[in-house]
Amino acid sequence: MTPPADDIPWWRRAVFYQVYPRSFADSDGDGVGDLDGIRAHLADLAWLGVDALWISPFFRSPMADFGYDVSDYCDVDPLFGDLATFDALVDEAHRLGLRVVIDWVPNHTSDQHPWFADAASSRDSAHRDWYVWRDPEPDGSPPNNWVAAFDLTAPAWTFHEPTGQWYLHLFESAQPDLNWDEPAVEAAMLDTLRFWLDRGVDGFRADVVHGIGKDPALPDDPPDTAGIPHCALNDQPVTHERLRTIRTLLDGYPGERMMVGEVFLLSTDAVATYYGHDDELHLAFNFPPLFAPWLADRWARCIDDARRALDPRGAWPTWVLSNHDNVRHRSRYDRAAGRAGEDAATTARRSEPRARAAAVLLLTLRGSPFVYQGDELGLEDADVPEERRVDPGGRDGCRAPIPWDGSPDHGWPTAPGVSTWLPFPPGADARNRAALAADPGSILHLYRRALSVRRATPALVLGDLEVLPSPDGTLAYRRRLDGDACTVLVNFTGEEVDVTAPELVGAAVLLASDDPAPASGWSGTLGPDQAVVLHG
Ligand code: TEU
Repeated sequence: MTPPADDIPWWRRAVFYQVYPRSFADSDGDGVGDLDGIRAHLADLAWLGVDALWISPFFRSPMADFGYDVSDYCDVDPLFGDLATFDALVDEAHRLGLRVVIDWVPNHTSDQHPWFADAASSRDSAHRDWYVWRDPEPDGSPPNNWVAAFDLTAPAWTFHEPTGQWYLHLFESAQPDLNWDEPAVEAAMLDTLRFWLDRGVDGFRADVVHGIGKDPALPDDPPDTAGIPHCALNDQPVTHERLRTIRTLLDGYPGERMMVGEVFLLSTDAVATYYGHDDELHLAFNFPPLFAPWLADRWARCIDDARRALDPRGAWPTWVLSNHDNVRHRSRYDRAAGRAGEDAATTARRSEPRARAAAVLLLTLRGSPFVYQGDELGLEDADVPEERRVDPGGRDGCRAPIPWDGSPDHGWPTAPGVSTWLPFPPGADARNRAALAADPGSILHLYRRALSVRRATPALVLGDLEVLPSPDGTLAYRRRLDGDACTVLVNFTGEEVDVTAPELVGAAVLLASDDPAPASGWSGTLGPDQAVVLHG
């Protein structure tokens, strides 16, 4: 018998919702979202039925990477509020039964962090070894061939004229990498975890956490990896030791504190090792499914890869379709669907069914799903004109502000002459939270129904997963827990498909991606881009 659900840690049962604070909701009219804006909408998230929030960085930052360049880990940037605002947000979330997970950026700081300012002040400063400095090669070139993220033509090194050495940065030059081989760095960073644990957070999403261990010899990346940023290649044994220390710290706190790591490695097998043997990360993001196109056989492979890599370790999978770094899945699947000669409006009409079916897939696979803010509204990426682009990584489109209503400012009242930091996504006059909340047939209500079916069906939360044979272009899997089972069918094609499984015909339909009130007995036919959850 499976242990009762209450004995399973909350993060294995939870559906997480990612809040990107700049773009979620604004309380003070400066066109940038903030913590009070989040607090004002917590009840909406509780209504939706998610269990936990992951809030992207709100710490003091010069915003060269919109908060992923931290200049003080233990304070809130005034743009977002202050520590008291944060405490109020956590209290209110907890009161509503929502857990709060915050971002932790351990691989690098801002170049404006006092640690780096001191490190750069002289070669023998107290913090010099907190970062990774190397002499130039004899010809003056950088110490190795590592490539930074974002601009794949740029080295992961910047030459610091005043002290005559290069410093390492896997991202922007404004984000120098910390040197975790220096024990004082590890101690200081563990203190930043304690700071927020003491304030009551339920856990952390650890940014590029596989970066905290580097080969001290800093060898060149192999020539066959040319064009891949070093952050996608860095995979060192010492990181696992450091994660075990972090795990011990987290597990030493009462109340099941957790860490989900962003392990930006391109294979599920590599990601799996960062769970250790239940003594490293509690959860890790697995990106191959995020990069997979909307094709049944590709998804079957992702599911199989996750099972093969994670099950033997007892590691619990995660599923993510969208986040603040990638084109939203609705826009991606749309593009993949573009048929020769089809006009854009027709493609857009066809893409909502696909986003709906994807929601059912995301929320019924075995593992903890992560919903990115706006997924539940079926948002597409904003089309950001050249003059409004601000991100060094070209990721503005998926970071468009959430349209809360159909008014001209979409619930982001700004002073005259001030606009939201990015334009709204397409169709916000009709596709906004208020309009979709008023329409029981909307994708927002589909998410809410799916979350409620999930909560009421332990097999969907904790059950095992068996892939069943199904016609080409479709995926079928059964989730089973103790005596209970349900079957999920997803049609990845734009055509109707008959599923020749007599035992399923007539089964109770718990959820249909396209219909708020599906007929009680299943017909045996999947509509184009339709997903259903059947009992049995
Ligand atoms: O992202 C790390 C990362 O490796 C990728 O998401 C990827 O390199 C990038 O998006 C390529 O377009 C994390 C954060 O999620 C991201 O927002 C930060 O910019 C980055 O770390 C640096 O902190």
